[in-house]
Amino acid sequence: MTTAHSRITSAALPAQSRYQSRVADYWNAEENPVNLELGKIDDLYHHHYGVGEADRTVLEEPDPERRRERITGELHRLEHAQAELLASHLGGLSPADRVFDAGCGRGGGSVVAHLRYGCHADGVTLSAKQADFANAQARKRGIDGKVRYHHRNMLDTGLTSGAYAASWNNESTMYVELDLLFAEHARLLRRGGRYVVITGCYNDAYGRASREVSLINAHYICDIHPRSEYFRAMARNRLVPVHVEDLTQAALPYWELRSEAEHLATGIEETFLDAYRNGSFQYLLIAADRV
Ligand code: GPP
Ligand code: MG
Repeated sequence: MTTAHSRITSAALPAQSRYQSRVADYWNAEENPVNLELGKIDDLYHHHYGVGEADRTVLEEPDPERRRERITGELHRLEHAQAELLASHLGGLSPADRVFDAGCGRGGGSVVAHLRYGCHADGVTLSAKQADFANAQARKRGIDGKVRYHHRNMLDTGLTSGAYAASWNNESTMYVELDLLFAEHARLLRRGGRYVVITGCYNDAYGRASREVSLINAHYICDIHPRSEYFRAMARNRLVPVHVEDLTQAALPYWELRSEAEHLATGIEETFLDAYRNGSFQYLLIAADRV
């Protein structure tokens, strides 16, 4: 006989919501040249945008194939600079330290942190395909003893409490509720640990989400938060900001160059440029201490 109790305990609890399953479907199917062609250059596969001045002379290259290569290389350089910027805020880490990469994609950010500090890294992604790809990359580099990727939910990682000296989200917060996310970071970080986020957020000073912000949401199946929500949710979860940087101006050259890269553009480029220029959307870095 099935009792009410056994029905409850034997029911398969969904590890993720239906929304998260759709997000996983997106990333399991994603093969954008703007991610794969850039990553191939040095086997650092990023799923975020770039910062800093662009070398626009690449657009003047007369040979068409060489022009495409140089544009690809320049966009990758800007994305890599963004990853290094994030890593530079993780604090003085040692090779014994462990870091947590929430929404790790194909794994580039954890490799960047490991190469910089020699630290252990655990990356988490909802996409089994991304986790497998990233683990294969770590094996290829011979760093799979220290850098590991897991097919898990960043809100409920099952990783060890207090074991992490630093953690981050690089353009992955718009897929989750911030309170749930920051509670998990606060659980995983040791006291005095460092949390860093780079994100696109909508600008409260503009008002509510603009048409462009809504188009970006539809494009990636995400839900961009307002800037204010980051600080409220951090304050509620023992994360105290120590550095806040508006990277909006620094993000423009990447999007200007990407919009002229016919072989890589995905169609969202003009929307990002409009969103940044009309003041409705901001590219933000926040570093916070876990107290
Ligand atoms: C880029 O990933 C980031 C996201 C999908 C999250 C949305 C980010 C915002 C700042 C709103 P990607 O590198 O896979 O995207 P693309 O394929 O466009 O390069
Ligand atoms: Mg990309």
